[in-house]
Amino acid sequence: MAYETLIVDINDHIALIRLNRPDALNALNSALMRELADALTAADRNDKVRCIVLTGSEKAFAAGADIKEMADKSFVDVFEADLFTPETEALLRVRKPIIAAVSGYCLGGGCELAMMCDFIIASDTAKFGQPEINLGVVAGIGGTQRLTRFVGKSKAMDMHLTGRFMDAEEAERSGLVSRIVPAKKLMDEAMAAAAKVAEKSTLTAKVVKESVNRSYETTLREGLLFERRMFHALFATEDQKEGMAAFLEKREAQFRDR
Ligand code: CO8
Repeated sequence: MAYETLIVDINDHIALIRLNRPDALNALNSALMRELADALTAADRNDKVRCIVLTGSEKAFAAGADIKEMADKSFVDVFEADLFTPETEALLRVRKPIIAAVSGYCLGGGCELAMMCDFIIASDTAKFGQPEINLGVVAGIGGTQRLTRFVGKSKAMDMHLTGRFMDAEEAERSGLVSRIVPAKKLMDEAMAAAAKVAEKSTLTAKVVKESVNRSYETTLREGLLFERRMFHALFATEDQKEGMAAFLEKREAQFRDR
């Protein structure tokens, strides 16, 4: 399907989704969010896809929600529209792994979008921020909750209250991103990481994703029980038999998602 605000390529089991509003630094407007929800849902349902990479341009992953689109709205407008809620819920329902490849500005809703992915690979030019306070608002799609879980209260408060940007080094040091690579190598590294994920059993990858995400949503005791039961359950799969047999036979595993 052709999109107005996205470029989607599917190759070698990887769906690469690129935000594409260059004139607005990929600001998230309603059309982009709708298309993104559609593209992610389609990739999740596509049997050929085993991993998804979400990226922007070299200058901006996304500079936030579209301020031009929001500026004149009233409380009733945003409340009744429940702005971006169906779209972010669609993103969070995606069961296949999503890697965010971030270069340049990753601000406001852009930073929140990156944090909804499963992990973030950043270029050395990446700048993260939650500058909503400068506009007289607060983050609205998870920034106060997720950033705090990633980097802790003190740094999250600092980012949200001052609106300052965090460079890639600081983002890696504080646990927001998993790795930093030179800007020119960002897409090679992100696609290589996606290819690694795509080699695994997608069935097992979905269980890993659910288990790690559970750690954000429940008590340690419940999370440990969930993980243990998932571990037990995977012994009912062919991929567990194949993975362990391949190790013992010193060969590459051939997973079939069964
Ligand atoms: N929205 C709309 N347009 C934008 C945005 C944005 N967030 N960011 C940049 N643009 C546009 C600019 O208006 C400009 O367009 P034009 O050429 O037509 O004037 C173009 O992109 C290029 O931007 P700049 O000229 O400003 O580029 P600079 O390199 O000088 O500056 C910055 C780059 C620092 C990124 C600057 O553009 C900036 O500060 N942007 C705004 C960042 C921001 O405040 N983001 C937070 C937005 S609010 C938000 O994300 C809330 C999310 C929660 C929604 C929840 C709903 C429930």
